[in-house]
Amino acid sequence: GDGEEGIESSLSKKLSSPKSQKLFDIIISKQSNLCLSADCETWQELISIGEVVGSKICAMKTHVDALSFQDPNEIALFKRKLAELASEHNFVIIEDRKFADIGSTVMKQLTAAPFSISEWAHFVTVHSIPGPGMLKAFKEKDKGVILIAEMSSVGNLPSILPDYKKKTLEMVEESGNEDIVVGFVSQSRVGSSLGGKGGGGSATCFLQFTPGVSLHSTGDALGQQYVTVRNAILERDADVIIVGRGILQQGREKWVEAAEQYRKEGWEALKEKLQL
Ligand code: 5IU
Repeated sequence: GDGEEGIESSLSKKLSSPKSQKLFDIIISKQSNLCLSADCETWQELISIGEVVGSKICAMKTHVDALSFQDPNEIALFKRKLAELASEHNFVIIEDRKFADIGSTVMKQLTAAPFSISEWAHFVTVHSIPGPGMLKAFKEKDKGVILIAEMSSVGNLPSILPDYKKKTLEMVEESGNEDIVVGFVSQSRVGSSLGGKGGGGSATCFLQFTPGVSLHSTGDALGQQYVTVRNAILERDADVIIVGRGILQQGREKWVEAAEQYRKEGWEALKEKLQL
């Protein structure tokens, strides 16, 4: 079984790409598998929370098109400050754009001004709906892809359709795109587990990113559903937990305390799962 080998060496052999390995190295060195979903009202607030909790996270997830900007100069300033934060605190930036079109269109959406996502995002989220051709666009721009295999919201089709998750994985494997796919957004394991649960022993491992995590709430009025940190990691097999309002809604003065609580619980559960 997987449990017998040294975990770090077996992981370094098995992760899908240098990009997933890079994130895994950050997780180990910062003792954090917490991705902050920085769903702030303003870009200034996003930069503030990044400054405050940057040392506690392995990744920051953005929705650049959901932030208010007054003019293109502000967008340029935002991109520069975010990139500085990521390099200062050593975290990856995931733009949660959920690309879902043919390759030619996706390429434009990835590069077009003013957001120019390909300039500052390390990883981007992508729906598997269009099929494998569009993955070439991300490969060309050297962006890590996180494919959406299941969602957290009530009644989401990826979770309801019986083969959606399986087909999403097959699409990656059959098109030979393992090297740019960092992992999956999912509520359960896609392929082989880092922790030895499910999947074959020598297969390529992808990282599992799981949103819908909160220690304070079970859902919202618009279909979001939450599980706890331990449930996400130990039951659902998350490697990285994605937390937004669980931290943001604690208020500015409690951001650090809240992020530390999620980091600590997440890291303890990950160590338990991977037997680190
Ligand atoms: N998000 C989900 N569920 C999903 C996917 C993405 O919640 O299945 I794919 C995003 C939406 C939001 C963040 O940006 O993750 C979760 O935020 P809260 O922790 O505030 O619910």
